[in-house]
Amino acid sequence: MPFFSKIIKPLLALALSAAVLSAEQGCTKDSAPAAPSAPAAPAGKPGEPRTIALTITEKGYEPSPITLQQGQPVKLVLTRTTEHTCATEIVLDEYNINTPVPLNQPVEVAFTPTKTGKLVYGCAMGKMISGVFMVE
Ligand SMILES: [Cu+2]
Repeated sequence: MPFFSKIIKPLLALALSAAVLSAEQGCTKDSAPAAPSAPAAPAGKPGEPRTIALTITEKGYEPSPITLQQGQPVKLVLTRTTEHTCATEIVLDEYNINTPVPLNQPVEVAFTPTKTGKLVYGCAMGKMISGVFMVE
């Protein structure tokens, strides 16, 4: 029955895609709204050290940007999870930081931002791969 299948097949496809669509909408409704600018950890009081985990992946330093508080000490814990990057260290000139980050070995880097504004860190090759701290 060629005519019958010509009608039924598009109808089936339509019904299927409608079911998929409504399932997706249900998912979106249930999931909590994302807050991209909110820090992963509470900022805490000024002067109280804050630990921030950074991962170096094929996409670069993640997450970025991160908002820091002026005068609040920061302890970065960097983990590089890929060989496919030239970001094998973290360079932050303003705070005399140039620390190698070996593969799959967490490295701690501590500093205290003393100036507000944008702080760019990155790899040793002129920060070709980079990340950003916004100091408030
Ligand atoms: Cu580089």
